[in-house]
Amino acid sequence: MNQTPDYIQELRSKFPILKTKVHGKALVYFDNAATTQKPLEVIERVQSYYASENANIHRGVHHLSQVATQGYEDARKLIQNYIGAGKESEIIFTKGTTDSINLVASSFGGLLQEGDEILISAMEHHSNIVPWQLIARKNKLTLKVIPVHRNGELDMEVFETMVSEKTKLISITHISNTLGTINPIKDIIEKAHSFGAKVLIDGAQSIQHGKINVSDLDCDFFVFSGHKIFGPTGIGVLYGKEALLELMPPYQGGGDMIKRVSFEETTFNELPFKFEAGTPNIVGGIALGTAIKFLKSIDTKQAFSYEKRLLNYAEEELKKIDEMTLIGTAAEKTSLVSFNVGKIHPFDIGTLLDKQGIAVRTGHHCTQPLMDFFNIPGTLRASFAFYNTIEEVDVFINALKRSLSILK
Ligand code: C6P
Repeated sequence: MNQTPDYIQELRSKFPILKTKVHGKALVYFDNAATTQKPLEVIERVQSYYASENANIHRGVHHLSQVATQGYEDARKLIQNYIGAGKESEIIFTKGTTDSINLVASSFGGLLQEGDEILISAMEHHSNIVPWQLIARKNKLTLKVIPVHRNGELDMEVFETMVSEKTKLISITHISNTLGTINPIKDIIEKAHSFGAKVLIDGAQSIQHGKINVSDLDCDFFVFSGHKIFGPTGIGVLYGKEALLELMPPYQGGGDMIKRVSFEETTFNELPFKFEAGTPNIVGGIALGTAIKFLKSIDTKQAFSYEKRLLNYAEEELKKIDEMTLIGTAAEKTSLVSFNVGKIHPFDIGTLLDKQGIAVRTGHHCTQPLMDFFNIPGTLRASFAFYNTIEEVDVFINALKRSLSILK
């Protein structure tokens, strides 16, 4: 029988915002690829930090500073353990995925020289395109783009021919935020390493949908945003292999990232602090730790496999609608659907859905080159998390049909 299991209802009850009404209708939040909602314990952690622990970290002898430092460093340990990194020093706190990629592009990319090649793919988010364009222009590097098939899968045959001794880095998304495609990153990492190239995995869309183990993957860098894994905005992570991070110069200069400063010479702090200049997002780091604890306290295996049910059901129902074009039909997909209906602009449908309490994303999803490839201005994207219900998919499909009947 197609109805939401009790364990999902139980999980759902931990997210207060899901009880909100929008335009007088029960909120149906299907914009989880943009940002996930926060469980009560994460929300309360932000408040309790400011209510009783707020201080600057790494620099105070006083009690509060030590409590805050401990909370921040405990969060680092939780993240290290959650993603299977070998050392705490390999976990760098950043502002998010975009910031993490810019750090690597500027610091690691800055070590590359004229003629060196960087590979990205045609389905990358702008944040995994533009930082590489900037460093490629500056250091005269060659940026190459792995093509995609019309179904949204990477063209692995062409990829095989693109890697060579000249390839120094492959920076690729684990899961496409627009198509839902899950890329064969293990194969890509193996191939890259056989040529001595390093690999950065953009985990912005995979971190909330499955268990990541960077040691098993053997990736060189893995980046993600806290806000996409039930944590706060403004905090993110760069995992990097220690040997590489040691080789890389600092990204930004300032407090905390130094050992000793004089006007003649400055020496830098050890990892991870070498890459963490200035007062960081302390509460963000601590509450991200709480989000990780939350995930560790639930049966994620069950929750993540339930997301597949949501996807299959939504796709099945969408396919019944006239003039429906699903964008992204890869064999391996995460729980999001991207589509267009006839010539109707996705923005118009999205606006009517909003009036019915349904939050979806419309537009190019920060993947304009991918939109150019499909020759469309954008899509309407519904992206699910494990707290979404089968009944919400029904509400969405009915609201979509109602909207289409107005717009056609
Ligand atoms: N995608 C979406 O609605 P930040 O903004 O730094 O937290 O994440 C950037 C980013 C990088 N890579 C991928 C694959 C992403 O999906 C995102 C963010 C959101 O699809 C906002 S544009």
